[in-house]
Amino acid sequence: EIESIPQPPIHWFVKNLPEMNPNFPSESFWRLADIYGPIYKLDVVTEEIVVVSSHELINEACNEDRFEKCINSALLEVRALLGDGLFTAFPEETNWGKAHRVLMPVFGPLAVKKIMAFDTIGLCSFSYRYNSFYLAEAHPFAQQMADVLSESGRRANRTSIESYLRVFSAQQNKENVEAMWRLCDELVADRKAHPQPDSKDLLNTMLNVTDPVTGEKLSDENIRFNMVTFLVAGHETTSGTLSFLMYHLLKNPEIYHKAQAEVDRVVGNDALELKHIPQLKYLEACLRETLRFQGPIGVFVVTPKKDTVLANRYPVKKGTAVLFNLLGFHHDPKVWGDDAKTFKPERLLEGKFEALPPNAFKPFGNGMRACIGRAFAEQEMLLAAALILQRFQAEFADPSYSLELKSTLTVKPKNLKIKVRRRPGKG
Ligand code: MNH
Repeated sequence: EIESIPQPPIHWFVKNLPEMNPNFPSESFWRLADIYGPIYKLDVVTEEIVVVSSHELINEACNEDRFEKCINSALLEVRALLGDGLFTAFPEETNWGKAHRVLMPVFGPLAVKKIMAFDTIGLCSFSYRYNSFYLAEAHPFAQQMADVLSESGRRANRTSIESYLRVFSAQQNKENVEAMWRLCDELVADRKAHPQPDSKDLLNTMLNVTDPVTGEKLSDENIRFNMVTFLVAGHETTSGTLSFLMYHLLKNPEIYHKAQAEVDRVVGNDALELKHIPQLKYLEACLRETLRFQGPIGVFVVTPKKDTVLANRYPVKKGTAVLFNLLGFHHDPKVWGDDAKTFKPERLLEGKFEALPPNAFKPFGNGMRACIGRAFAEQEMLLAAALILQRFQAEFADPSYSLELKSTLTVKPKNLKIKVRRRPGKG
């Protein structure tokens, strides 16, 4: 029995575009799911989007025989910065396979020494230090990145005429993009001029490793696009997750104390080492629950490889963007129960986590286009969180703070400020 997919009322010329908040696109998708239910469609002029929010629908659309990653209009905008790097490469693009095969082996848990996400990804990837600890202002790359990603989100949610008329933001955007490319090109040129034969970092891997399938190395341009990709993906996501984690711990003092007691039991007053990581089971569950409750990625998009029917009744054409509403889906009461809106790390402890239904936990995406940085990110976040809990006592700078969100490409807490005090004798 074929049914049509619910859709908000359509307006002349702008269709469903007025439903979109250009400064926070994923918020619009989440809000509309509360009104129109687990599947609805939008015509945002540049494309048709089918938004799915239940475990049942998303589980079906995770089937990689039927669906593949979609470079929709929002990702096309980001492609102006990230080119054919891993994140924005088209499914059929050969440079995706090449970079994937060359980089997969080195993306196991790398040695992570610095706690701040931005320095960590720069250092581990390209042996480059932004020195954000020692500079009063953040490295300009961070601001350029935030500006470009916010502008991409706005452009994808305006009519093309409107974007075309905004000459200033287009020019500003171009300058930001070029500054970021320049930094990465300089890092490549510098490494070529001063090889570090013993380093196994990502840059050396990309410069030196030959793809076994094509017998080719990555091009300089593709290396640049992947470098910008790692800096973007590696900074925005882990720092946002850690901010959410601190928010939840401060809102739930019992959970904070339980996590801190675990760190004290496992690490004590010693220096934190990699061997402690597998013992921090409760903290690991806190990070998982943070990613479930509200991760830094609000949505991701697939498309059917040929015309198909979802849930035996909703027709979806090849090429249509099928957008996973991760927030709605990670709160589906059929999987998470009636307390899905409560922060409860216990539900994701070892054992329970493995026993979840298939495709119930998707903060890192799906299948072959899932996050290549997952193991790296999980290790980095666990180390950073453990260090913070061991060494500091934190509190809200404003005790009446309540969670507000802001969005660039990723979602994070807005105006969250934390005061810390050193815990004597620790670390
Ligand atoms: Mn990451 C893809 C989430 C950390 C590099 N990442 C994805 C996707 C999600 C995601 C979701 C799939 C997007 C899509 O289907 O369009 N990533 C995260 C989260 C964290 C994270 C929640 C941390 C928390 N990611 C990182 C880190 C790096 C990284 C750290 C790099 C060092 N991620 C990537 C890359 C891709 C990706 C590269 C694209 C992979 C591909 O398509 O081949």
